[in-house]
Amino acid sequence: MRLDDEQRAAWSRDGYLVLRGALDERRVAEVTAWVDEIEAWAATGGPGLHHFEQTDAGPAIARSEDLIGHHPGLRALLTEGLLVDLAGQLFGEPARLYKEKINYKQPGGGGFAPHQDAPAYRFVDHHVSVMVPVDPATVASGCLWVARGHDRGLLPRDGNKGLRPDVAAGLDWRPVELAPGDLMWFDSYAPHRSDTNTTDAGRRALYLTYNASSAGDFRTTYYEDKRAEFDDLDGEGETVRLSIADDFLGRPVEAGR
Ligand SMILES: O=C(O)CCC(=O)C(=O)O
Repeated sequence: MRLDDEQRAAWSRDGYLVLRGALDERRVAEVTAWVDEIEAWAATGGPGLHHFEQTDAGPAIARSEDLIGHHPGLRALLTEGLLVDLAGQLFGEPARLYKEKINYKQPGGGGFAPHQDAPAYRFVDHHVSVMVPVDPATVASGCLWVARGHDRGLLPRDGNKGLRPDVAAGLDWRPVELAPGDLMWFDSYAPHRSDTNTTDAGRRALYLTYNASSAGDFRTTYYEDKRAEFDDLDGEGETVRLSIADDFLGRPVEAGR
């Protein structure tokens, strides 16, 4: 798949790009089955790094990551063919996988405060990510909202919690609703946010992040660094840490639930 001039112009202008129906039904079904499989790893102490949150219905899986070493199908999807090729077209040079995660956003699952990803993605300055929805991402289920045209550098921040509230309040936020099969590419400097899932079904999505190959290969280093930082967290606080950034708005799992 080659990006056309209009798609390239939209990417440069907006800092994100939606490709409707880029994955066929067979591929979507396969990815959905993989996500079910990985979700089961979280429940059974399987491989990968898994994070939980408290919802009104009880504890729920919020995120799984560091997965490709344990899943050949997922590894191939992320490192060969369409996705890595599209990332390369956006960089203008071959791309390399930096990290991969599934955000499950189960019913009642928390949203994310307005943020740019770049500060949390250490070791390389610039990345592109793709959201691959497994379930419909709608305003009600907690789709991404993006402020277009602000992907040229870091905006003022509120410590580690994302954008400074007055800065975020001044941006023009647009919801990006997606169906399974669509892809949403976004720059690591594109401001984005999302809300709680208010529906009674999950809003699962893969998020795959790439850097330009010429910048190096940091995937192993990224996860070593993240695991080390998470080992040092004390688990205190009103929100759960899913990321090196503290922008997830979900609640920590309550003891005894
Ligand atoms: O999945 C979402 O709702 C938002 C994800 C996000 O912004 C993140 O993981 O940094």
